[in-house]
Amino acid sequence: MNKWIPALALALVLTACEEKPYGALPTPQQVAWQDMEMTMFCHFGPNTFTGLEWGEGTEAEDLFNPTDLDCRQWVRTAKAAGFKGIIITAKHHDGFCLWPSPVSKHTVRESSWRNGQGDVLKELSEACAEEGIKFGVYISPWDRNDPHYGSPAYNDVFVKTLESVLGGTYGPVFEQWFDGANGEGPNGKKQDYDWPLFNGTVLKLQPHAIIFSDVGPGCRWVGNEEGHAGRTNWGTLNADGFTPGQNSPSRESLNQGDPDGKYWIPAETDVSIRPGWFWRESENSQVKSVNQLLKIYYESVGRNSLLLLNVPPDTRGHLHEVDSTRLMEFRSALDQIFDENLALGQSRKGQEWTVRVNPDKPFNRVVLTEDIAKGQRVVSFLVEARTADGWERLAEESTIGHKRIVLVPETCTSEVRVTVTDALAKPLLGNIGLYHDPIYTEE
Ligand code: FUL
Repeated sequence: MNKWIPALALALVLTACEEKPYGALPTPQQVAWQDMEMTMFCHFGPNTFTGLEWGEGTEAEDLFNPTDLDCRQWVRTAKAAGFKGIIITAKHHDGFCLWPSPVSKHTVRESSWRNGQGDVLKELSEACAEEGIKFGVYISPWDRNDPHYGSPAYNDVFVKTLESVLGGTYGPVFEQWFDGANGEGPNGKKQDYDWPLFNGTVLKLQPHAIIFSDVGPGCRWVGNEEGHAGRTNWGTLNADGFTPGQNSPSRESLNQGDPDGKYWIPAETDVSIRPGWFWRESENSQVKSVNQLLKIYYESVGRNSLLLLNVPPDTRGHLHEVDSTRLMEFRSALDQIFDENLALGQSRKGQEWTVRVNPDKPFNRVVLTEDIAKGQRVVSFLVEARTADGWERLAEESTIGHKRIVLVPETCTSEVRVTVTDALAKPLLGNIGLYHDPIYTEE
């Protein structure tokens, strides 16, 4: 026998096993980003001290005066709660820079806080590195302080602003957050942003960073600030012809993505644990409940999105004890729900997966995943439970993606069947999970 034949046969078998990718694909960084599932947002700056949501840009630098800044407390809290990264508002719309930006006169350097020697980005990025949490930045293009705003010169100032944060002083940045708000600057003019220049600058300095904006390119806004991705939610989007801000796709498109969309731009769900984005004493009693946080989790992480939960530091520069306690309660609820996977093993036949389960153990959550590195494929699926009279329908839903958590009625059965009823290409599901949530109540 020709000595090459066995090798050839093996190669053929391996090729047959290797599923070809389908459609728009994520980069390895986008897959790793989505695996993070939960990241924390920290809105912090002059607004923390004035109570405004959008500062005027005319605030005195001395207003920014945290009495006991402790970024380690933020990072330790975030880590204990299960967040994998923190994004800080390095510059919000008021233009105040939490680091001594060389192209601004409205920064920590001009304040009397720590005699003008303070640098929030330095302290936070170091704390993140020590604790193994990723560091990200929100740098608002809209600037109500910069005198160049509203002229082409501002785009170059903004590039220098980006360079001073992303150029290496603060280490690797996992996500650059560009909000879509674009109002007038100090001279009453609006800015025509040079997005290709901004995005190019970010990727030149931080090639692995995920760029958030209404339309990516790394990830997209989910289309609302209430904390819910679409029940149908594609990681792909047809972004051609759109820009962040007023010329962005409809909120519905952002919420649901586009089936077979041209680019991989998954949804990020940004929502605040409080009514506002910035801390206010008066909102200490309005921190979201565990039930509300679980709903947000199910409707973001459980709908193929990453959750970016805002927990704004207070005037001391601490995460307030109401918020940090709530985060610990949220963590323990998630652990209680997801620590025990009740699925006992699965088998596949064509478009059908069958999962065995102990009939004495009730479950009410079905967790599905797709191998998104090969493209998002499942359009719709059906979940059923075996009964004495045959299969009983538990849920019929659309799209899976990175993770889909299906809320089903409390069920006891020996077998669960998941049938993919429509797909763009051969569905590639991971292990199916069955869990019991004794905590969350639908409101
Ligand atoms: C928006 C901003 O206008 C809000 O102030 C907040 O920062 C939110 C996360 O993004 O675009």
